[in-house]
Amino acid sequence: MSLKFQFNTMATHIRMKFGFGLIAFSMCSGLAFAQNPLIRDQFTADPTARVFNDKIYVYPSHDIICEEGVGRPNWFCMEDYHVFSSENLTDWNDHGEILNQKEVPWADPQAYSMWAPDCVEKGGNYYFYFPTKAKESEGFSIGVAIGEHPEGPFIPQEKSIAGVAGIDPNVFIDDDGQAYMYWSGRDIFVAKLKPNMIELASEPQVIQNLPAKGLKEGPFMFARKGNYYLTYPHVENKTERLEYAMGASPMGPFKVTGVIMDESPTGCWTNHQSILEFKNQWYLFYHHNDLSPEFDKNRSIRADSLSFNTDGTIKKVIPSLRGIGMNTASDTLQIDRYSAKSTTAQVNFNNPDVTFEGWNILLNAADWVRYNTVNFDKPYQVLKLKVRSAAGAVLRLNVEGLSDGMATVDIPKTSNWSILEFPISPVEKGVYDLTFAVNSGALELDWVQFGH
Ligand code: FUB
Repeated sequence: MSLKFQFNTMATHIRMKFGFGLIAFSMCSGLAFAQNPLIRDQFTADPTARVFNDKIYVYPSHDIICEEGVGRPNWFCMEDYHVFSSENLTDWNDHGEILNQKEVPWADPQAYSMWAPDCVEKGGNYYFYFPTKAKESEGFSIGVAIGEHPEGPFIPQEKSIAGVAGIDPNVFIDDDGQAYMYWSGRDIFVAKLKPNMIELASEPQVIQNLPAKGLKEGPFMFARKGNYYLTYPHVENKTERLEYAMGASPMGPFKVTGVIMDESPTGCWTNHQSILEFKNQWYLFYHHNDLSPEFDKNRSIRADSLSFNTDGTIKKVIPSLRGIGMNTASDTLQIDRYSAKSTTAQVNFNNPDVTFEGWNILLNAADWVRYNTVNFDKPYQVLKLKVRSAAGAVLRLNVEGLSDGMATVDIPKTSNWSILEFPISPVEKGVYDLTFAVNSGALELDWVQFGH
C-alpha cells in the first residue's frame, strides 16, 4: 500500500493517498510557532481572539490572491474562514475551513469579500459573525453562523441580520447578559442584540465623538475594572494605527483616549485588533504583511503582550517579532524572530519567491541577535544550528546570567545550508534569554535547537 503525504501550504489541507483512493480532510496542523507571525503556511488577517474552554481561539480573515476573473485582483480577496487554537500560545492548531462563501444562502458566492469576523459563546452555542456582499448587492451585509463547538461546524442563517449594513462585526456580552453588536461603515455603529443573538433589539446608533477625519473601522469592545474600551483602527496620518476610546457603558459616551499601536513603519495600510486576558496576562492580536512585503492585502496575524497604567489607560504596544509564546530549548528556535539585534544584523527570506519558507538572519563580525524566554527543562548537551557561512565564522552563545557564556563554536566554510552540532556544557534548569554574537567572520543562521 502506498502512503503519500502532500502538503498544500496555501490551503492547509492534507490529502492522504492510499492504494484505494484519495481522502481529503481539514487538519489540525500543530505547527509550533511561538513567534510572529503566528501562522506561516497561509495568509491571515483581522484576528479576533477569544478564550473558550481554557484555550485561545483566533478567528481571522483568510487572505488569498485573486487572479484575473476571480474576485477583484490586487484587492482584498477572501472566500472562507479558518479557526486556529492554542492552549499555550506557542503551538497553534489550524482546525481547517469553518465557513465558505458558497455555503451562505444570502451571500454572493463570487464576492471573495469575507472580511473581518468575530465569534462569541452564549448558552453553549457559538455565534460566528461575518461580513460579505449579499447577492445582487454592492454593499456589505453581516451574517451569523451557529455552531456547538468553537471550531464549528457553523451553520449559516438563511438571511443576513436585518437593519445592518457594513463590515467588521464585533459582539460584546456584558456581565448582565446583554449582547451588543458593533460594526463599521465609515462611522462605527452599535446596537443591542436580542437574546437570540441573530436580530437587533435596538436601532443602530452612530458612536459619537470619535475622530471625524480619516477612515475608522474594525471596532473591538472589551471591559476591564468597570471601564469599557472601544478600540478601532483609524487613519490619523497615512495608514491605520490602533486607537481607543473609553467610556462607562457599552453604548458610550466614549472619550478618545489614546493610541495602542502606531502606524506600521513599513506601510502596511491596514491593521486590525482584538484584546483579551488569558491566564492573567493581557494580549493584543493584530496583523501585518510579514509574508507579503510587496502586497499589503496578503496579511499575517501577530500577537504581543499588552498592559495598563494604574489609571486604566493602555500602554502603547511596540510590535515585536518574538511575540508571546515560550519555547522549550528542544524546539526549532527561529532566531530570526528575534527579541533584539544589532542594527546591522539583517533578516532575509530563505526563498524570496516562496515566503512561506520563512527567514534567516545574516550576522557579520560584531553583530548579535537576542532571543528571549527559552525553557531549558532538562540538561542539554548539544547545540544544533542550521547555518551557511561562505568564509567561516566564530560564534559565541551567551546565556543571560552565565558570565562565561554557554559556548564558543567554530563554524566551518559551508557554501550550502548545513545542520551542525556542537557539544555544550548543560545549564541548570530554567528560563533563559539567549544571545548569539559573531566574534569574527560572517554567517547566516536559520534556526537553533538544543539536544542531547
Ligand atoms: O480584511 C479586510 C478589511 O481590512 C477589514 O475588514 C478591515 O478591518 C481591514 O483590516
